[in-house]
Amino acid sequence: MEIVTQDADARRALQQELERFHCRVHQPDDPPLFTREPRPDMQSLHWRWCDLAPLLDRLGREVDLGAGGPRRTLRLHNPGLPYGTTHTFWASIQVILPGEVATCHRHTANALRFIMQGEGAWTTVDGEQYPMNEGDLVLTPAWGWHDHVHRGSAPMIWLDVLDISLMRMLRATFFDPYERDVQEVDAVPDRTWRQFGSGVMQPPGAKPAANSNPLLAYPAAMAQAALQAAAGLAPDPHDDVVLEYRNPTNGGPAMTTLAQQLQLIRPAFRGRRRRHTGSKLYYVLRGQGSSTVGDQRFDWSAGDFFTVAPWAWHAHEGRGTEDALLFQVNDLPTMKALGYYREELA
Ligand code: 1HN
Repeated sequence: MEIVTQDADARRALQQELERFHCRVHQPDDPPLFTREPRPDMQSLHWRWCDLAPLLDRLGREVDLGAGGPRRTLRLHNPGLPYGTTHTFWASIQVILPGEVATCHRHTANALRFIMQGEGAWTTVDGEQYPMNEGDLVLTPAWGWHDHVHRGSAPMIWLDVLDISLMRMLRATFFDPYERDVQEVDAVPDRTWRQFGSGVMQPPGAKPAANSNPLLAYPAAMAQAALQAAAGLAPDPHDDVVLEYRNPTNGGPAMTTLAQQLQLIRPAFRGRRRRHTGSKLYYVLRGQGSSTVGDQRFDWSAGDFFTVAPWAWHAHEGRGTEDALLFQVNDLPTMKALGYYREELA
């Protein structure tokens, strides 16, 4: 609603004067600065695996790794935004073919990879090499050198999520290509997993830098076993069974800006509604279910993705006969760190 002011003409006249001093006053036709609630330009969207699978096939056949910071990715694009999947992060599906190398670089954006399909690829992060197997989460924190090599015999795909929009909004973009295609690999693979992977047992002398997460890999078997154990607890009224990937040294989120969760939704589950600030993306590993997000209903099954826009009411329910397994990425650590987190629970 436009507020009609008596001084509208005066404001317009003043503005012309002010321009050469690089100043301005609020104009009657400026959009309101403060809305009573968030009015996100990001849309909540659903990407179906039946649409994505042929596109990924085509990408593998028709698109090269390319030059520069070479990656072959299908970006999950939000048409409400100039770029990105949500207003803070980009989610892309990376396709890598047998024998290919995604060459080494580093950037200020924090990145995570969640392996969707395939085996035989390895990622190296600051010299440490990790295997990439289905359901594994591997982190590439800000400014870490990283490259990926595929030694398997069939195409592989994984989800990449980077806090690119946040980094760009904060004008903190830095990028370096490495001097060679791939970096030196340390003699000890999985080093941070060997040191910190159990979560509760750690080398007594280990003193990771404050607020940084030394653990770079969260293998599928560990995460899914923890989730099965949590399934013995009382269900969460909104999420059924859910666990967050954490920094084992301080209990905080695994990444400074983005959080990751793994969630079971059992067939009979009917979740309560909830809304909060921040945005999130779900990836369905298996099973089926339905989520209402705002006034939309997403009937999802294995391979699908969907997003939830800030302050949208949303609720999940199970369907079918098997438990559904979902991976989630959200920007709630950013919201909480800045004091912008709010939620309402039905
Ligand atoms: C990137 O550097 C990777 O390192 C993956 O594998 C996806 C999407 C946008 C910008 C940079 C990678 C990316 C990316």
